[in-house]
Amino acid sequence: MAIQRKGTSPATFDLFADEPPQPPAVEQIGPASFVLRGFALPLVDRLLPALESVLIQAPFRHMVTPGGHTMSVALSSCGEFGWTTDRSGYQYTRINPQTGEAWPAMPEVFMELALAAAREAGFVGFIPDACLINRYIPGAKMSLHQDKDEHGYEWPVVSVSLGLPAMFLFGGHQRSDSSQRVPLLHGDVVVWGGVDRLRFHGVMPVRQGEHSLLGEQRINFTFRKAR
Ligand code: MD3
Ligand code: FE
Repeated sequence: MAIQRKGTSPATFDLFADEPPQPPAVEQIGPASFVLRGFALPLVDRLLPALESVLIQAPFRHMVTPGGHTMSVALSSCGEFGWTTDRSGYQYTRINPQTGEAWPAMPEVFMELALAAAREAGFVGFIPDACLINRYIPGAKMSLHQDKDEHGYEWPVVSVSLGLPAMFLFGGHQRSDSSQRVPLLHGDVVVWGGVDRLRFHGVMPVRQGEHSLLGEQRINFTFRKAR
């Protein structure tokens, strides 16, 4: 007589035999924060050309913090508002001070992705008016900080990671609180809202490497409602 595994019919066993167990579609990392693994992958073919056209109009630049430090991360923006920093402080502006022009419009595929991800995490009706674009080359990092230059915190931040992997640090409400480490890979999308919106967070130095589509860099989009 053939041996049958307890609770596993031969048919079911065959169906799943060569598939590794799939991780859950949505991982919760805080009371109101969700990782959507690979959520952006189906859109990458449209995201990259759109990104290129934004960057032609608003090239990356290294900004100087109010404390006088030049950021290792290079920044651009698109949408109604862009984020800038200089010796006088951080702010959202309609005009890119680098070019004297309005920020490039948010590409349709960016908006599509932001809305779909927010909806997936339960934030129906999120319409971002700003998208910050960060570029990390190996060694670049972002120190622990809070995002509090937006006018309200009722809407989430949606972040999209492309290219080289990074270790994201998700802290608490006090700078001294311990951080959980969340690896973010090409195509991952994270939605951070509600009580998690003002938590300290940062990115550890990006490790040397070569991504097949993006080369030696990590790109991160963060969609926000600035006003
Ligand atoms: C958690 N960027 O641009 S995105 C930033 O990967 C920033 O480039 C990082 O932090 C990056 O400000 C992290 C994830 C993120 C963005 C905003 C948050 C996480 C957040 C706001 C509150 C809590
Ligand atoms: Fe941030």
